[in-house]
Amino acid sequence: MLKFQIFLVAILMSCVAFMSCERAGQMAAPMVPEADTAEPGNTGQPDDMVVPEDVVESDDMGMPEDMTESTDIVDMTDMDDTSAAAPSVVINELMADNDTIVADPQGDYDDWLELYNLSDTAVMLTGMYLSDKEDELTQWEFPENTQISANGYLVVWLDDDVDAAEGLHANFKLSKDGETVILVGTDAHGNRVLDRVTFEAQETDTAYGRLPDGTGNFQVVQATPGAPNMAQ
Ligand SMILES: [Ca+2]
Ligand SMILES: [Ca+2]
Ligand SMILES: [Ca+2]
Repeated sequence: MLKFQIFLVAILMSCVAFMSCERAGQMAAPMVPEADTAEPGNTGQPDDMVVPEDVVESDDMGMPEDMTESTDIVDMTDMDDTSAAAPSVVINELMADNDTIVADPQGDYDDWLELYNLSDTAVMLTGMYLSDKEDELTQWEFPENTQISANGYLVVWLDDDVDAAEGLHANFKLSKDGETVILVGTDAHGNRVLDRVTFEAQETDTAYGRLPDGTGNFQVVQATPGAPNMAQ
């Protein structure tokens, strides 16, 4: 009997131990799954929330970017349409004392300046102005149908020979002692200054231009009227 009681006690203890283990297992098991489900669930939900948010943000970012690009294009188009694409046209080179370098269509060695069109679109210069007087920006107006080709160069003779039949001839000259020459926008655009170049005293037959074309600082360069500027 004693052995049997001990046997029963042992079985009971085993059962208790087993149940404890099972409970522990159940306790542990749910904990793990709960934790597993909770973590992925919790992370998953925020992730899901974050992903759409990111997507939305990307879309939101994309929309304004597209709109910005469109706006830029519209602006450029507007400027082209109104001939105010002038900001893309700059004074690129000049010679204030031309003695032997290049003659105008009339055979005279006169002062000249070169414009350069930075854009890939031809620009109509009609209605824009050149001046060497800060208080008279509308000194000389580009005649009708004056156009500078895309990424092109255009030479204006500064010889006060406005009646000349061939070539563009402004009604002022450049001083070899140095001065300022200004490219001015149309009346419709308030005659705003589009480019202004101030130069010091110039050597005879010496060209002063941007390097590189259109964007660089002015310096003494090889004379290249109507062609890309070149370092001396
Ligand atoms: Ca001169
Ligand atoms: Ca001339
Ligand atoms: Ca040039």
